[in-house]
Amino acid sequence: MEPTILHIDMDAFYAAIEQLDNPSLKGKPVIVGGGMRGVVSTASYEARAFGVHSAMPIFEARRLCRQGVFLPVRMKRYRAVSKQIMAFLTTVSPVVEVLSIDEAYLDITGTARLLGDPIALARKIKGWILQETRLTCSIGMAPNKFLAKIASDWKKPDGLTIIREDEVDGFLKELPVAKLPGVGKRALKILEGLGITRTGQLRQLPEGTLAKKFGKFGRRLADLSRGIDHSPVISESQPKSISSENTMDEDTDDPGILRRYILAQAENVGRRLRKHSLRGRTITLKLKYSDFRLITRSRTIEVPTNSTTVIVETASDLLQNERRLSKVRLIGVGISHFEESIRQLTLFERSTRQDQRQTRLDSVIDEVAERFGEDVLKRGGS
Ligand code: TTP
Ligand code: MG
Repeated sequence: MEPTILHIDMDAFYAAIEQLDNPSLKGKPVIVGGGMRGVVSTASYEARAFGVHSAMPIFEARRLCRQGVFLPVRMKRYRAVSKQIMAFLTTVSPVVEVLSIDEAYLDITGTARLLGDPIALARKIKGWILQETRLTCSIGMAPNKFLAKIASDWKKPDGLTIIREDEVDGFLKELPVAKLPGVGKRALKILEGLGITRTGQLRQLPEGTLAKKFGKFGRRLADLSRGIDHSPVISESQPKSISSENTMDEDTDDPGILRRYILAQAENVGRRLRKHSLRGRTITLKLKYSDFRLITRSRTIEVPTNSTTVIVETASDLLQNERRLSKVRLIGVGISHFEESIRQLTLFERSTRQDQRQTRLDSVIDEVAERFGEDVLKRGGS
């Protein structure tokens, strides 16, 4: 199976948030920074046109861009947005590696059957992030982390760059060696001394020469020049919650439709719980109304569960108890308060026959979903 890695990087992150919070700044050169070090943290793309960039002294930015709007850093606000984005990404795939405040890797290898074609999925992620945060990002998609990261930077802002397996060699041939991870000023100087500026040339070098000049890093350089990078996407130790949510095609207050969403979402959440050998105790229903009012309702149950049926029943109950005054725009089901299954097995062995039957049904459905895609088998909902 061809590995598929996404690298997601927000565009002009701090500056874009400032423009979002103060719409009169849209389209203007915005420069965020200052503080103790007196340097630019980031600049909007409008300011970049004047030559302003990150890490540049503020006084220099002022000289280059007199009409610029200079703003202080509001870390707390940027962190909150970052958290929202990263939390969203973990609902797409559990294998998310958060790299910095505005970038993450997502391993979507082998998810095509469940999540659809990878390119369409990348587009959807861009759409969802835009819809949820009103911010744009750029995504790179490639067979490994290093290429995905270079790809996300290729076309910015609001880009989507895909490097397919059979395009790797062509892509690397002309790539400046300065773009390779780990190649800083020092390495660049050595490579220049060898007459090497492009990755294609680097590939021609005998590995012995690379080892002599760079030691252990020589091996890595040889790999990179061939597009090889086996480093895995390392997700957070364990998710704190698992959830699934959908924005409706059309706002609705039809209980039948809402229940069908809950059923599909509980199915998705249950399967991920079982895959990670987790059981949760707190089930949460999330609703966003057509007036954008967002509410969550939770219930904590006695016995930790990974059963789709229990999640469906609890979430449906929460839905029924909720007095809905307007139509629903978004609905979601989540579970948190985890305990690992292994311990649970001994603690709760006295499961009833009904439970055992349910567990068997869950595992059959998981297997079918895993092999044939989610839509093949839907349990009889009512
Ligand atoms: P980047 O992703 O490097 O930059 P960016 O998001 O502003 O712009 P783009 O990705 O479109 O090129 O960094 C993310 C944030 O990190 C950035 O908005 C501000 C902060 N940052 C600094 O504070 N100092 C720096 O030197 C850099 C590079 C970033
Ligand atoms: Mg960025």
